Amino acid sequence: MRHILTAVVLALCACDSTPSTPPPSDLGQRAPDAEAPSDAPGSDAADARPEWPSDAAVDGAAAPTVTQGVAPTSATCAPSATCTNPRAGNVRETLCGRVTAADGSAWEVPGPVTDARAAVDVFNDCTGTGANPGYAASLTTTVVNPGGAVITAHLFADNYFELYVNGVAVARDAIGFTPFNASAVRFQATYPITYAVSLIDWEGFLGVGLETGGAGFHIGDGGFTAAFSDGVATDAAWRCRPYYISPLDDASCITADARGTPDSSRCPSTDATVGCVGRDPTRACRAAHYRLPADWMAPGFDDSSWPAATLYAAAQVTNQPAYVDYATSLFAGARFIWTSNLNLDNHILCRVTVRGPR
Ligand SMILES: [Ca+2]
Ligand SMILES: [Ca+2]
Repeated sequence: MRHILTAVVLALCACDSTPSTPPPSDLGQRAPDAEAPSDAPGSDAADARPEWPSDAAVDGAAAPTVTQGVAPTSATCAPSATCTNPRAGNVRETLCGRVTAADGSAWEVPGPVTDARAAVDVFNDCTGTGANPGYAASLTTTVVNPGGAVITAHLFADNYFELYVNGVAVARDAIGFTPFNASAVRFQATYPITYAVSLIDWEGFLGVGLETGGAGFHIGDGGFTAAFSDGVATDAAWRCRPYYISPLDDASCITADARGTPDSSRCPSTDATVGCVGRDPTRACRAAHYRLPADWMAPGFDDSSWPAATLYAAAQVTNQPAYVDYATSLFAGARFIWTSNLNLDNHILCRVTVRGPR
């Protein structure tokens, strides 16, 4: 089963073969006040095996595969966008990479991406000029179930989403990293409708969950919100589970419940408390990876072991116009959701099944 899932995950990668190196800027620069505990594990070890309780110790737990250090190569992939707006700010290049664990397994970072059609821009100041008030005229209807309800969705992700409706890939975010954008899609589907989203908090240093910050390396945070024209919106009815957690000094901080669902909320999660961030992040920081179930987006997939989504205030996630300018209109009634760890859980899956309009 495991090797089958491996093949599925690798098949989902839309990375092309053009190699490049991660952004070198700010490498090695770090605010001097960052803590670097001398007893933190893995500072110079090549051993990427996790310290993880055995399956016997944690009933039903699925241990993560742990990798260490940045992806050796990276490449442009489907959500890469070259900004054509000369006034675009906060431009961070979207790259995909692959890291290999000590057991030889390969992992797409920050996550697998599809080549699904990009959603329509509501706000895009990278390949557009910002607000796109005429976006509705660009919407086309993806027919998931003929004769079903025609629904329009508005979506904002920090940083990237892929949306499946009743198991069908409807759209992906046009921009993987930044600048921040807002999107719309329209589809036709029959209730009960299962929404499944793959969400990524993108990274500049692929495989270690870091981006460049003001003084050096920074642990970015995620967040996702969506409002549907039938009244459905992101809220605590959704369930979310992490699949890629980084940066970590030691994966043993990740706990698992009786059904094996990981929880990284007890892990050090700030620039100052994750020791490797202040020490030698591109080599020392670790990541925990979990294989995606092949049918995670299918209506019949059993997500009952996934925790309820954690709700976040908008101010915890973003102050960007791509969201703020539509907070009380297109996104009214929709909450920001993620897992229990907004900082470390970089690739997560969320789902909800709705019986009818709300
Ligand atoms: Ca985006
Ligand atoms: Ca993050």
